[in-house]
Amino acid sequence: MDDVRLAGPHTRIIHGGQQEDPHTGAVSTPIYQSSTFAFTDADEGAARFGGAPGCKYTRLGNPTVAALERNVALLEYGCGALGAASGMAAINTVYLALLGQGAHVVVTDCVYGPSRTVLETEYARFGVEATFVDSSHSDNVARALRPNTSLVFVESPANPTLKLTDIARCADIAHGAGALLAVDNTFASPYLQNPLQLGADVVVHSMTKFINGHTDVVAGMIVARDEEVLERLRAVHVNFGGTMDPHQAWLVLRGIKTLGLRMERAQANARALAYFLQRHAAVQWVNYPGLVDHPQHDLMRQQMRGPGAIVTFGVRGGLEAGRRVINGVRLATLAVSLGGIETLIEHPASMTHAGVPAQERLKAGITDDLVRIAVGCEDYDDLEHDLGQALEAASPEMAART
Ligand code: LCS
Repeated sequence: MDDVRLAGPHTRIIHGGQQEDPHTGAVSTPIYQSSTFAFTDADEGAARFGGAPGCKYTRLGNPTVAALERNVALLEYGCGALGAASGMAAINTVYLALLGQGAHVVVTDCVYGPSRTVLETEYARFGVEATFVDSSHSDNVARALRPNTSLVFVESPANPTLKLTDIARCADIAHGAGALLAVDNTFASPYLQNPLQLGADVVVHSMTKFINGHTDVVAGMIVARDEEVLERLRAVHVNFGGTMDPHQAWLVLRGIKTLGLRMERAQANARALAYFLQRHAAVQWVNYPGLVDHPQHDLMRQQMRGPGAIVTFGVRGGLEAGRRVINGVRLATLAVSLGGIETLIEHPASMTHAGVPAQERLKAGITDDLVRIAVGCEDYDDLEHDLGQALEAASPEMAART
């Protein structure tokens, strides 16, 4: 194929930025497990440190990591990407590079807990101000801007409320104020959403989730739309040191090959499970952007290629009944994280978002009864059976009916 960028989504995932190893023809990118790389002479070493192509030192760049960076950059329509040790390392590089002393950032209020906490605890020490808004209403973002706002950071769909932010509109709002827009695209993955094409400047991923997909790696990625921003990010990233390890990169290269297949299957399971939960007498409410009565269903269709594989719900009987459901599942695993091949279930208020003060959690829509299910690729009937038996055992209302 002449230009893989023009190919279909699965072809792009499998072949994007990939080539056989130039030395051996190995089809699977080798793991270049070396911290440093020899120069033929002093001039070559000096030239590489002066910007000539070629490897120098793994924190500054590594061929295995570069193969994954090329792949994700292509999938996100970016000019380049930077592998990170974790999703949080990627997010911190973005914060560090794009927020100066005394700068202001506008952030989705229901972001992943630590993406918020780190601003309130660490960056606040250096005079960075953060305003957390319900970015599902773009006007809230516009109203929060200040003369010193240099970054708007949104997560869409957000963790765990699944609130969507209108990315194109927020890009206009941020750019109008001279700020950049960064989007955490972890929940959608590049298979379902491409924020840079909607006008964002930077995308971050926790590749721990859907991109790797096998619950065996913690990793992150930053993608930039233009070279100038990429180089600002790179300069901070390599000195800050949260870079990616070659073995980690190889595992993610292996996992990402099936991203499209896994996403399709997990999403089909999630859609069916959302309908099942909606009809279930023990369930008080269900939140899934794929439901036609979801308030942001139209926005989902506008900016995403599908609603994804995370469903949240509340059980009649509130927190205690929800806890009984989580304890009662036998196939789904009670664990944080998401986007793996296996279904995981958790309670955000006491687990992933426990670090966010209770009042702020509630304001952001993370209610105490919210149960999050990250739907995997098992057979649907088995998932439905598992959740059904846990709900029946957990809900006093259901018990009274039977
Ligand atoms: N962004 C989002 C949207 C996330 O959900 C997470 C982790 C991160 C960033 C951080 O990525 P990491 O450093 O862990 O690779 N979310 C988690 C969750 O919901 N449960 O456990 C981790």
